[in-house]
Amino acid sequence: MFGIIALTLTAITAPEEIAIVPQPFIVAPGQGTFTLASDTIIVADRNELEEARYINEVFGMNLLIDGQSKNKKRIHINMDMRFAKLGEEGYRLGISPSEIEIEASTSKGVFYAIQTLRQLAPASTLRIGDNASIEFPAVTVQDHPRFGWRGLMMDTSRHFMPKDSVLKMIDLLAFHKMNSLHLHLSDDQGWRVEIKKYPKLTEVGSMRKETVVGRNTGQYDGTPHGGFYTQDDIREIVAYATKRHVNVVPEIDMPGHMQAAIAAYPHLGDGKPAEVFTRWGVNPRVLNTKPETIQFCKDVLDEITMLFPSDFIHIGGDECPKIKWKESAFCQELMRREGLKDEFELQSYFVRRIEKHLNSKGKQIIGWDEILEGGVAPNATIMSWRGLEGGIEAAQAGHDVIMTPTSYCYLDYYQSDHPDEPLAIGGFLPLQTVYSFEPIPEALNAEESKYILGTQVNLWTEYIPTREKLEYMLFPRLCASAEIGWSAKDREFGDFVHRLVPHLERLQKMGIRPANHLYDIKSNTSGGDGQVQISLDKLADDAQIHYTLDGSTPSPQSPIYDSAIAIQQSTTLKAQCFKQGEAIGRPWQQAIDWHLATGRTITLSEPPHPKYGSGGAQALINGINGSNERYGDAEWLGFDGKDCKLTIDLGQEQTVHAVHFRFFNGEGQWIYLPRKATVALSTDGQSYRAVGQLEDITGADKVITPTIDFEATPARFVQIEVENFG
Ligand code: TNX
Repeated sequence: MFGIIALTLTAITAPEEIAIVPQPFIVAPGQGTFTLASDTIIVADRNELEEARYINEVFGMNLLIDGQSKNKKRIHINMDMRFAKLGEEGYRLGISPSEIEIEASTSKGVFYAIQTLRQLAPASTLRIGDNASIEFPAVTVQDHPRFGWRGLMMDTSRHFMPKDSVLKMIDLLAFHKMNSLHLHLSDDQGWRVEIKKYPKLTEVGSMRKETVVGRNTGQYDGTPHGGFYTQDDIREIVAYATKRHVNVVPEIDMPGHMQAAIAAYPHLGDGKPAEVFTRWGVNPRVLNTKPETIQFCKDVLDEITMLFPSDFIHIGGDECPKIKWKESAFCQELMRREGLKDEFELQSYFVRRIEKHLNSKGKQIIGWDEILEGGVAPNATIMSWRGLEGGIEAAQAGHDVIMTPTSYCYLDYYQSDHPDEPLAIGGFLPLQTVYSFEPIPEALNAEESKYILGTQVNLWTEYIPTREKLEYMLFPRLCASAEIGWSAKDREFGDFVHRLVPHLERLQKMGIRPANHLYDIKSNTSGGDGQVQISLDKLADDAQIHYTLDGSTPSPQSPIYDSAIAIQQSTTLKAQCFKQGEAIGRPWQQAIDWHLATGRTITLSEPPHPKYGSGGAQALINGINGSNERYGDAEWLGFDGKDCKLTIDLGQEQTVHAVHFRFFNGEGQWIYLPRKATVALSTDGQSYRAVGQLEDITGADKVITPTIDFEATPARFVQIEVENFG
């Protein structure tokens, strides 16, 4: 006899964690799941049709859209003024096993509910096609944004961004509930929008013959770079964005950053021929202030106004050197005639004329915070980029403000200090810092705070020539900014990182190549009692650090890091994050070069400069060398003008015969070698005997490593005096 047993094994998988970015105001998980499949219908009436179709589009489905339910599983769109209390962009999304219900008072709210729905689908089934199904967890989400302006600025001038990439960017903004795309359409290095009245702007101004290599090295790549949007392209971009509730704000930067236009029409500048700029930086070739030049700007803006329905038109106003105006007889005469006290007031005169013109067409101007100098135009909105101060001043004077300070919002800055990081403009803006931004400065009271419309991150593209690099620089920092703009103020970085892990997977499924520094290992060193303690950390909590001390590559079999590692000899500590047995993130290592002073105590007569002293005095003797390239790391100490006396207590008497030094030699960065260093020894810490000195410390390398050798001497205390360059 045979017993035949058929077994059906049903995998009971835990429902995926709910991880929505930006975090909604209220998320209340329910019981069970809703299965979206080809027989689900979308219940929507005529004015909900656009968003209903969008559901089909984003999930790659072809669900029946009907005005009423036929007892089927349904997604019910319920747009009604009854829900006005949810706010203009707010929504309620309820998912139960039998239906998905969306409530909102506007199509924006419905649209954002759909974005949340997309992020509730497992990353693996983001777009499923007709014949598959998606499981959604039962949940109720009630949500609305904190700020009305949640933006990204894209610099399309320094490197042109093709239309398709702009469209994709709009989708990504919408996915993160961001609602403003500021297109920087003109700058010294390229004019990017067709203007019918001035065809040379694009014929000449959209193409530069080559581009400088690296940071204005003086070498050029010999490759022409160009591109522009036709007026049809713009109409297509605007229509695409409007459907996704993204407002496209055009910027024509004036009166500075105009060399591409001057290359096309030299009479707009000083009349001398110019070429489209091939280098980066602030450029003295600016527009003149003649009536015909102001007319040119008005004509350009008239076409811009026709193309972009945005209530706001950005007129730039940043970084306008005044040298040309100082030299120009016309400008000086105009200033005299108009009673303008300096060239800053002349810039205000210019901007006011432009504002008046745009106001007459029903548009508001936005300008970078420089337009506050010399008197702000009466109705202008300010983009505060050089810090918070411009924003504070403007809000206190009753002007609307968009907060976009470099220190939190400049995504062209480095996001990691890892030596392999791709070239960026400079600065340091890791994910944590972007996330820590609070757009309402403390200096503003409740009334003034109302003028802060929201926040925006800026992507200047001097060093961003490709789509791949663009994605790397934008993501995931853009996700952090989305949360600053949308979510409640009491958000928490650890929780954000937790949600970011599945969110990054989602982005990858959408074909984006985000940066991922969540598994980069960061170390912290302390010393004393004859040992050095190294603690390790990382941002994400879903991986473990494994490490080795014998030079071998860490594997899942290597010890797990759980508390600070004590080191008592020369060694190389290697570490790596592992997730489910797989290495993840970049490998990390640190050599420790043990010597008599390592792990002992040291005192300094003079504190290091705060900018060059983050590792403290211990950094000098912890056995870890400062970087050969970057003097800004925790291992280098810098002293501003003053001499310093260092005293090391070796803990017990030792035989000492040499002191090895490392000095950073970076004259270009105002970092100078010391004039002199002397060594003295003592057994009691009271009376010292000089044993050697260094003079004429010179060298061509960035790091100079001299030694003072002397006869082997028993000593417990070592005193080193370093004479500053001054
Ligand atoms: C300053 S931000 C600029 C841009 C540069 C950027 C680089 C602003 C209004 N002007 O022209 O591209 O720095 O970070």
